[in-house]
Amino acid sequence: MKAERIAELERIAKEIRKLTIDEIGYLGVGHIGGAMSVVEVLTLLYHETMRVDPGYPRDPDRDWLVLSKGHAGPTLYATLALKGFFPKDWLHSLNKGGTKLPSHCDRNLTPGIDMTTGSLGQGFSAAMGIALGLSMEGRKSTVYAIIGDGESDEGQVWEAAMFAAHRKLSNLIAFTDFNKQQLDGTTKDILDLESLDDKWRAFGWFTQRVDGHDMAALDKAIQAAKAQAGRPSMIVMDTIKGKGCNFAEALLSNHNMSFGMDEARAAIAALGGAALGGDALGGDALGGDALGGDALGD
Ligand SMILES: Cc1ncc(C[n+]2csc(CCOP(=O)(O)OP(=O)(O)O)c2C)c(N)n1
Ligand SMILES: [Mg+2]
Repeated sequence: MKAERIAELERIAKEIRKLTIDEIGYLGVGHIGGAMSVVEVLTLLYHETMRVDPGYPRDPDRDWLVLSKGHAGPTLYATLALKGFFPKDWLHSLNKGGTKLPSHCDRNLTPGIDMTTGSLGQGFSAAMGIALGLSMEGRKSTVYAIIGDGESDEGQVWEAAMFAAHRKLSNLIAFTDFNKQQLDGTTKDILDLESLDDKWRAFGWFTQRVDGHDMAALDKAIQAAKAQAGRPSMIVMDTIKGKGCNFAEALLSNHNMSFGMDEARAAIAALGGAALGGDALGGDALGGDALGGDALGD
């Protein structure tokens, strides 16, 4: 990938980070830590890699994303809004009554959300089923899935891992957001996952390990995964929980934080100006009936 394109994607990632901080700050509480650690991968997927059409979210030939760590929904909403799936002012309706943007992803509410998630482990299994179904239909679509490291404590993740390798699901490219923290502590203390990449290799997956905040390295890993035949891919991303949000980064208590617009504005300013987030979005724009009929396209 050319240096100019990397710089452009980094600029988009910064906007997504700002929008997400603003979105959660406007509500007053949310999963800021795990939202910040997946900014780069979502930027790359939606603004470079995936075949998606914001005007036709349910295109049967699209690529799919299952955000199995569904509590990071706010980052995905900011990414989708920036891509044009829905207006940016919907972001200020996050998790309010009548919203189309609940705290965790819901495919029946939000244009561009491919799978309902939030119960850890389940989204990942659903991704295997979707990948199998698409390959049985003979479609060229790729299914991308993102799981958390704490989520990887769920036995269901490893059942799905065996199944995908057994069925040779090469149309499945998964990521682990290895931010080394889960709800109430470090993964090392709660249930040590290392060597995580060796585990995925042992389960028969084409496995790579990269810096999850390095756009060029991530892109290279996705290209290598796409070139694989006969097995699913896992990209273990070393990340930092809370990355880029000055009051949350690397804090052990950053899983689900209360903060308001004063802190949000300061964090956004630290990233370099108010840009798209902040007060520019205006008041409570609820994504309910007021926004018109069925925007899901099916
Ligand atoms: C089955 C299930 N159990 C518990 C929870 C509550 N919960 C939400 S997020 C979370 C921690 C997840 O940790 P991790 O996967 O590391 O997420 P991240 O660090 O990316 O935020 C927990 C226990 C849940 N959503 N689903
Ligand atoms: Mg984690």
